[in-house]
Amino acid sequence: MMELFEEIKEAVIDGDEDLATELAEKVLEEKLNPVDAVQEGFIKGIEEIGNSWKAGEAFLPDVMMAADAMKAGLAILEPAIAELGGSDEGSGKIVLGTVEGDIHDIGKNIVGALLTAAGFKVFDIGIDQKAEVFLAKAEEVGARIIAASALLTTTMKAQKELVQYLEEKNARDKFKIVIGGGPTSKAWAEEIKADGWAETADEAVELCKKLLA
Ligand code: B12
Repeated sequence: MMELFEEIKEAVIDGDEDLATELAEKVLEEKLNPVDAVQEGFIKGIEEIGNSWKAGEAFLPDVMMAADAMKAGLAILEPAIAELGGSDEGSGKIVLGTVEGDIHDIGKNIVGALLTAAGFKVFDIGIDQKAEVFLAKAEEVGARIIAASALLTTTMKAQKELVQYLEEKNARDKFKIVIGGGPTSKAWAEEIKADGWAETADEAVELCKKLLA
């Protein structure tokens, strides 16, 4: 099992989309836990290429290829992850997106998959989304939580603007706002008056459950 996860990690690092797809299919065939494959394989791979990029040992095209390989594999695993948890429709609706100016969506997608697996109904509005789109979707579907991802220090401020936008529109009390993504922190969430922050997708699930309990 660990060997397969190690192969997945290497396939992501090598940006090998075909192999990542094949290995994800193998995870399902062998009835391994798809969440473990994501955490022990895919995420480890993208983190490692990210570190090499930071150290100047890999370049943007390498990261783009790794991200594509990761997304191809995740696409195979996501339906299986969604089926894991029961179908507790009562858990609540969540609008999830990446904030304006930011196109990173791998972490957001993993958060979405695990929330779905936990029984939440997730409405993913995608990347580079303005505060008004988050609010419009949340009102349209009757969401209880708005979840915003930001991966850049320059786009974190859009999470603050999201909270402020809801205040301006007198909608702040209608929704819980949770935030996450690489450069964010619990302290940042407190500073911008969000309702919660989580470091990982697992913790995001616990956080949302707690907020709606
Ligand atoms: C893959 C990647 C890319 C891919 C994105 C592909 C995609 N579809 O997402 C590409 C190559 C396109 C890319 C582009 C850029 N990137 Co980039 N990217 C990364 C990289 C290597 C990995 C990110 C990732 O997917 N991690 C894996 C996932 C699983 O982790 P995660 O996103 O952190 O998510 C987890 C948690 O944070 C949390 N979480 C995430 N979202 C949410 C939301 C909520 C509500 C909650 C509760 C929790 C939560 O749960 C997730 C699962 O556990 C990081 C380096 C790194 N180590 O993070 C750089 C990084 C984020 N990128 C960086 C940069 C600079 C850029 C570019 C500006 C580069 C450029 N010059 O063009 C552009 C940005 C373009 C834009 N406008 O957004 C910097 C950001 C620096 C900073 N602090 O501002 C980083 C940190 C790299 C670096 N060390 O310099 N990038």
